[in-house]
Amino acid sequence: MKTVLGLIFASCLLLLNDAFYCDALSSVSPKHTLYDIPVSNNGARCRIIINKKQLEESEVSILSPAQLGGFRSEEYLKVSPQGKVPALQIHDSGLCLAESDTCARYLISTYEGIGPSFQPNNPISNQIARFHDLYLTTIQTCLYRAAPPFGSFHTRQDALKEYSKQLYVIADLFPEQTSGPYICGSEVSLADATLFPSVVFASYMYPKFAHLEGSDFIPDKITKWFQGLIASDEAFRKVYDEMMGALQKWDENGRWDSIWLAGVRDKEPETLFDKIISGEIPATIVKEDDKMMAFKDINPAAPAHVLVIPKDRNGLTRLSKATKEQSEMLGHLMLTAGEIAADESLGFGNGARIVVNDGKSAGQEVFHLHIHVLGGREFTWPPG
Ligand SMILES: N[C@@H](CCC(=O)N[C@@H](CS)C(=O)NCC(=O)O)C(=O)O
Repeated sequence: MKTVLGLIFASCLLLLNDAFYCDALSSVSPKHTLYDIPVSNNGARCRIIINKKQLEESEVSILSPAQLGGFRSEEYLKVSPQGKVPALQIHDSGLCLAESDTCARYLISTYEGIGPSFQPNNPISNQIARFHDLYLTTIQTCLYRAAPPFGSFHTRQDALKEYSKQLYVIADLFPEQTSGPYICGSEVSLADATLFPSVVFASYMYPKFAHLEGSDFIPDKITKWFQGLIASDEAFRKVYDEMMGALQKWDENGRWDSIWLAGVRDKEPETLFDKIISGEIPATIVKEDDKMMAFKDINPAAPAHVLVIPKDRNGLTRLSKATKEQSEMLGHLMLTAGEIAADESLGFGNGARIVVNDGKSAGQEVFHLHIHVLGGREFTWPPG
């Protein structure tokens, strides 16, 4: 499935690229070539700088990596060793730059005298750009990739939560009482160019996951600034339209249909365990955290019998329904089961039978994954 998604993703990019960049193909030999694609929020910061400085194609021409054989082609890897966009080729010197921040700063300094400087006298601009690259870029795949890991996160919920938290940290850095429309006031900065494209992604994608965490994903301060720029600045608006066009094409091509929490959700009926989790039905809880609950089985099959369950079932009606998205949760449940099996105060300590029944014929009665931890007596093998 992942490979199929990957192929769909790659072919969507190629289609979009070809449609978007055909003009660039006919260009006269430019001083610089920016390798980028319309959906790239990293490259978009360079495109904003190019738009604001009104650089002609003879200065910076924009091409897709597809023109060099694709992201993984030998030729493109010579330009961009990580096989990512954006990358900037400086034809005079033969130098190739990668990383959006490096390319953006090169454009800013090379075209210092043309259009806005992007460097207002306010260090907050650089700090926001740096925070963005360190704490948002590194987990941004949670907004579009099919499966984890998303940076250092193994579930989409956790990565999205962190993404939102970091947006609030950045919003707190916004200088107070500026006249706008830019972060530092009337002068556009690198922070505007860096953050804006990520907010295009976040504001378009988050509603697809919105049943998870409510509607405060993006802080009001950032939404207000973002919408203000779309309404008032043509250069930003152009990049917004490019990115939205690409994102909408992804939608049309069904990119999200098989992505867990975007197109695929848990629609199975609730079970008794949901009532135990909500406290509606009492249970003897022996261990609990924000992700799992362990409680004594009300129909014990051994002197010590505890069930360990995920709090958010998330499609885990039974073990055979598990996806890669759930590997962290499964590990957490197994570790907890092991801790319980060693807990003498619960009647364990001398061996335990740790069982998952998968499906009716295996004895599963409640369709919310649960691990049985049984102890306090001898067990036979094979099990009945
Ligand atoms: N840290 C890099 C990130 C670049 C990046 O992740 N680019 C994405 C597009 S937004 C990409 O090229 N993805 C293709 C891939 O990873 O294969 C930067 O700021 O330029």
